[in-house]
Amino acid sequence: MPDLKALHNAVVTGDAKTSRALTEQALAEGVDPLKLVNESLVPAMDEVGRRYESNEYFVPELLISARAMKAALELIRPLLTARGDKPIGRVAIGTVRGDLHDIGKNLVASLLEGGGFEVIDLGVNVSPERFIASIKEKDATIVAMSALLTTTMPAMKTTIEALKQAGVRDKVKVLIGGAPITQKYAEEIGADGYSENAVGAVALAKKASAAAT
Ligand code: B12
Repeated sequence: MPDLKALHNAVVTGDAKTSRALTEQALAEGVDPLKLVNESLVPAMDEVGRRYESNEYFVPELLISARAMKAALELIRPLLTARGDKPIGRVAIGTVRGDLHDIGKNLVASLLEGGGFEVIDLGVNVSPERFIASIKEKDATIVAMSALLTTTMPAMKTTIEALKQAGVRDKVKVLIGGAPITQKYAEEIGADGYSENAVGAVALAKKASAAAT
């Protein structure tokens, strides 16, 4: 049995080499990649966040832990994105303006791809205009926004307002997520759905696509 606790510790301490090696080993032994994500890697980032909050960690530690997390995810992502034939919808996904966190957004993007969606990844710090362009120029049917900071949550509301102004709000379903987001907030700003994790995001996108057809 691979050592999930050691993988957790490697991410918490920012040891990218060990994180990669242990992930490689676990996958070779047949461990479900989602189990690694949900039971080891995501809780490790939560611990990193806790240490940051209690001033044990500062931004450099966040960065090296993020690097260790990414080293593991690089191996895991291709396994999550094994695709079917015809896409069941086109999702434009991005982290909202002012926000640079992309680990969760990337996980959601991978699982959406694995779930049969075509994904247009707009990256981080995405302006409302770029979300609008993805609908007008790339025919996105779903807009998925991620925010990790309480200070960037309002950018979701601003983006939805901008979609309305541009006359494209009715062409798409808007899904939102990220650590500070809640179902209540989604309802408040007029989003079509919220999920607290990447697996839920796929279920939400499938539901949204079914409702649109
Ligand atoms: C890693 C990290 C960083 C890294 C990011 C690296 C990267 N490439 O992403 C760096 C060092 C850059 C960083 C910077 C900062 N960070 Co930071 N960071 C974190 C940390 C520790 C982990 C985030 C993470 O990756 N989690 C793991 C992923 C898998 O989880 P997730 O993102 O939540 O995603 C899941 C769900 O939310 C959901 N989901 C996500 N997106 C979406 C979208 C949709 C549509 C759906 C349906 C679902 C969904 O699915 C995902 C998978 O299950 C968090 C603490 C935490 N526990 O969240 C702090 C945290 C978010 N950061 C924080 C802060 C304060 C900052 C800085 C302001 C620090 C500073 N003084 O500079 C800057 C801001 C930079 C900016 N402008 O964005 C605070 C935010 C506090 C607040 N209330 O707003 C946190 C909470 C730490 C803390 N406890 O205080 N950070």
